[in-house]
Amino acid sequence: MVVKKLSDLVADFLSEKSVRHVFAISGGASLHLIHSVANHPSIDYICNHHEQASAMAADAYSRITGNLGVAIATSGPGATNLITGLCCSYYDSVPVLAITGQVNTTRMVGNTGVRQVGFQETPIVSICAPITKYAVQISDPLDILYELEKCFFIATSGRPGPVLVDIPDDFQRVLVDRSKCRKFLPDTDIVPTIYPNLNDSSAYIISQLNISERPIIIAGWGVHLSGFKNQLLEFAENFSIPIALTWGAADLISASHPLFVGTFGTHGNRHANFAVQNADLIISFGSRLDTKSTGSPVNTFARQAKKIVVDVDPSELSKFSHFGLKIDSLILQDLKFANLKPLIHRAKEFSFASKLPWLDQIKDWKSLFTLMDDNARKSICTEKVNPYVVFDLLSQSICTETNLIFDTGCALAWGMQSYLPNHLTRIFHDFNNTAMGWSLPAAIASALATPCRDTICLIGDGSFMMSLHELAVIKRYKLPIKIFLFNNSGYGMIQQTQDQWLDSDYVASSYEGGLDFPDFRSLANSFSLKYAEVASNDSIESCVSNVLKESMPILCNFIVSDKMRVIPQVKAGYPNEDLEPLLAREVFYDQMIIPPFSPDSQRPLNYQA
Ligand SMILES: Cc1ncc(C[n+]2csc(CCOP(=O)(O)OP(=O)(O)O)c2C)c(N)n1
Repeated sequence: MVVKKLSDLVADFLSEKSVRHVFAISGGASLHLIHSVANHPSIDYICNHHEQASAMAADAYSRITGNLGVAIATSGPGATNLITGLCCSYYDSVPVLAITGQVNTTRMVGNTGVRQVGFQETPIVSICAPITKYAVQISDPLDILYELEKCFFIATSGRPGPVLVDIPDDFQRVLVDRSKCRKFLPDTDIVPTIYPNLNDSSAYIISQLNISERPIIIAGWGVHLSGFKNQLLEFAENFSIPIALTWGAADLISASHPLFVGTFGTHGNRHANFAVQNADLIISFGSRLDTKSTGSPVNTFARQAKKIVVDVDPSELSKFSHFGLKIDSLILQDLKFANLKPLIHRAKEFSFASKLPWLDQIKDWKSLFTLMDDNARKSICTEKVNPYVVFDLLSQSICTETNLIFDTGCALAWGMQSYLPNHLTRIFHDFNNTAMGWSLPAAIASALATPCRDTICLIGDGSFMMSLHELAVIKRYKLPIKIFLFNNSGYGMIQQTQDQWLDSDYVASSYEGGLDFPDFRSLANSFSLKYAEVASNDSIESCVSNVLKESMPILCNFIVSDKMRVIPQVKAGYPNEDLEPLLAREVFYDQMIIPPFSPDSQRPLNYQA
C-alpha cells in the first residue's frame, strides 16, 4: 500500500510528465500544492508576481518545450488572475495545466443560493469552462490521478489546449492510497475522433496543382504544433510551391529559402499579400484563417483561388460558410498523423515550367514593394530610431540559437514584417489573444526552459508596464534576457487606428491623452538590470551588437518617434492587397493579376479606387 498526501501525488504526476518548472503564487488555498512541488527533487517552482504572469509563463513554457506548461494559483483572485493567460493558450491551442486551490469542501456554496461561503471562494471551473478544453473540480480524493491523467490526455491530444483542475484545500492534505485511485483509460473514457486521411484527398490536390499556375501554401501555427514542418517543406519543394506564413509560423522556414514568401495579412508584407490575393490555388495547413489573414470583407480573400484547407478542428472547418468564405475542399486532418509521402511521390508526374514565372513574379513584387514601403517608413521616421532598421540589423546579427519573444503592439508588426528568420531563430507570441505584457513572463519561461539559447524580449513601453513586476524574477535568477524596449511614449498601434478612424485624437493612447511612463533607466537600475539607450539610427548597429554579446539581463531602450507607424497596413474594410499607404492607382492596377475588388455595393465607405 502506497499512501501519500494528495498534493504530493500531484507533484509526482507532474514529474512523471517531465515537467521541470512550475509557475506559481502562493495563497491559503494553494499552499499544500506549492509545498509538494517545492519538496519534489525534480521540479523547480518559480514565484511570479501576478498569476497572469504565471499562466503566461506556463503558456510560453509549453510553446517552447512542446511539453505541458503548469501554473498554480490560489482560490478567488489568484485563480481569476489566470484567465488572460489561459485565453492565450486556448486560442493558440497550447497544452497548459492550471491547478487552482479551492476552499475547503465543508465551506462551499453548493446549492445554497448565496454568492460565497468560504473565504475567497469563486466558481473557477464554470468561469474557465469556455476558455479551457476541460475544467474540473476534484470531488473525491481517489479521483485525483484519473483527473490529472485525463487533463493531460485532453490537453495534448487532437487540437491541444489548456485544462484546469480545481482542488479543495482539505483534499490537498488528505492521505491517499495510490493503489485505490481510479485509473484513466483514454480508449474507454474518451471516444477518439476518426479523421479521414489527407491521402483521401490527394487525387484532388494533384488535379488542382496540375492546372494551377499560381499556387500558394499557407502555413500556420498548427504546422509547428504537430511537428509537420519537414513534410510540408518536402511537399512544397517537390512541387515548387511558395509558402506564405501566418504570424504563428513566421519562423517556419529561413528567409533565404527560395520558396519563402514571408508573412501576409492585414499587418503583413505587401508582396506577400499580393501573392496570396492573386493566387489561383491556396492550400492551407494548420491555420484557422482568421480575419487578420483573410482581411475583410472576408469574401475579398484570394477571391479567384481554389481553396483547400487542412485543419484538425471540425468547427474551424465548418465556420467558413457562416462567414461567407467559400472553401473548395475542407480536409479534416490531425497533421501529427498526416502522411504526405504518397502525394510527394507523385511530383514526378508533374511539369513545373508553368509555375516558374509565378516564383519570379513574387520576387519582383518583393523588390518593388519593399523599396516603396522602406521609403514610406523613412519619410515618416525622420527622427529618433527607425524600428525597421533595428529588425534589419537583428536579422543580420543573430548568429546563435535564439528565441525571439514578441509582445503585442507595433513591435510585433514591425518585427513580423521585417525580421528575416534564419534556421537559428524561433519566434514566439500569443498570436490570437495578443495580450499586452505576455512577452516578459514568456521570456522568463524561455530562459528557464532553454538556457542554452539566447532569449530576446521585444516589447513596447505600454505592454512593458503590464508586466514590470516580473523583472523581479529576472533579477532573482539573473536570467540573461535581452529586453528590446520600443519606447514611443504611448500606444502607437492604437494611435494608428485613431489616425484611420478618429481624426488622430490620441485619447487614452498618449501622454496628452492620459498615459504616463516611468524613467526606464531608473527602473532598470532598481531591478539590477544593465541598461542601454539608443536615440538615433546611427547608434543602433553598435548597440545591437553589444547587447547581443551581453551575458547578464539587460534593458535596451530604443527611443522611437511617436509618429512612427506600421507600414504597410490594411485599413479595416479594404481587401488585403490594398494596404496603406495606398499605391498610386496606376501602379496598383498594373501589378494586380486578378481583377481588383469591384462590387460597388461591397466597397467600404470612403474607398477610393
Ligand atoms: C491586455 C490588453 N489590453 C489592451 C490591448 C489593446 N492594445 C493593443 S496594442 C496596444 C498598445 C500597446 O502599446 P505598446 O506596448 O506601447 O506598443 P505600441 O503600440 O506603442 O507599439 C493596446 C492598448 C491588448 N492587446 N491587451
